[in-house]
Amino acid sequence: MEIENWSDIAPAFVKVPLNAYKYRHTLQKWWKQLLVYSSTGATNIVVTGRASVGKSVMASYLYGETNSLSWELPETSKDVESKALTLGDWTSIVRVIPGQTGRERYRGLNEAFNSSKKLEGIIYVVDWGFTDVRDHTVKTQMIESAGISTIQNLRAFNLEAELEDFALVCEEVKRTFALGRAPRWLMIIANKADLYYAKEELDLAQRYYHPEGDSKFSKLLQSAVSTVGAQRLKCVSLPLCSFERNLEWNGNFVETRIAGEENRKALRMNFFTKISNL
Ligand SMILES: Nc1nc2c(ncn2[C@@H]2O[C@H](COP(=O)(O)OP(=O)(O)OP(=O)(O)O)[C@@H](O)[C@H]2O)c(=O)[nH]1
Ligand SMILES: [Mg+2]
Repeated sequence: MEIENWSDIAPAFVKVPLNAYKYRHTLQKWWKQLLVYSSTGATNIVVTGRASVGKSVMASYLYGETNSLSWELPETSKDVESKALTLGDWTSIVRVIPGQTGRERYRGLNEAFNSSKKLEGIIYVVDWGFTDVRDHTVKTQMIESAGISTIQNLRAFNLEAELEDFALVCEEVKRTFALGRAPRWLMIIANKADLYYAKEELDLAQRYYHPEGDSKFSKLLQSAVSTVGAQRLKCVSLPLCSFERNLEWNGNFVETRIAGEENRKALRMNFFTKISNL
């Protein structure tokens, strides 16, 4: 497979800027495909990933809702959000599963993997360890009692938890394959790219999440692909920035550094290009 560098996607790193006209067509093509699928009731895409990796914000961002003046950052999702993408028939197609471990998550995932409708694809959202904790009490407990006091500790903790979570999703993929209902594709979205938007870091993240890499994450992906078959389960991973925000942890900061809207748009365009080719 041809490996395109993540750090080459955005104009900050390439000489020829990607043009919006091409973007428009890709978007239209993809959108049309979705409408066709949805009218036949065949499409069923699920967005999943750990709590606070940015699933709800990403869903809103991809549909341009985040530009609206009335848009506000969502709270922790408690229910499956199919309303998160509210344009045309899209609503009935994509479901965002809340990341917290709990009944609602289990129900959402279970339904996605086991409902009579075939699961078309899975979007698994990750954030390269830059997950904040919204609950103040839990955050304090992590810092003070569990000793997760630095951003480095936080990232190590998050990446480990992400592996555990992703392993469960991969197991589900294998199980549905045994039942003859495996999804057709699996897309890994490395969200919050604004927090690691430097060539070396993007390259590291790319290697970590790449379907052909040798990280623990890649190995999980490869195990799912080898069970289902490379022809049957297409895998792709890509970076995205849904929202720009500094990360604060115990008085330490990681600053957002994507250097402008143009770079964010290039990543978004890359998403549409990739999903339309799946
Ligand atoms: N820096 C940065 N922060 C982001 C980005 N996307 C989301 N965030 C932050 O992550 C927080 C959580 O985003 P949500 O979309 O609510 O997370 P979620 O995955 O839906 O979480 P649950 O609903 O709990 O499963 C947001 O409040 C933002 O502060 C991003 O691209 N960059
Ligand atoms: Mg949410």
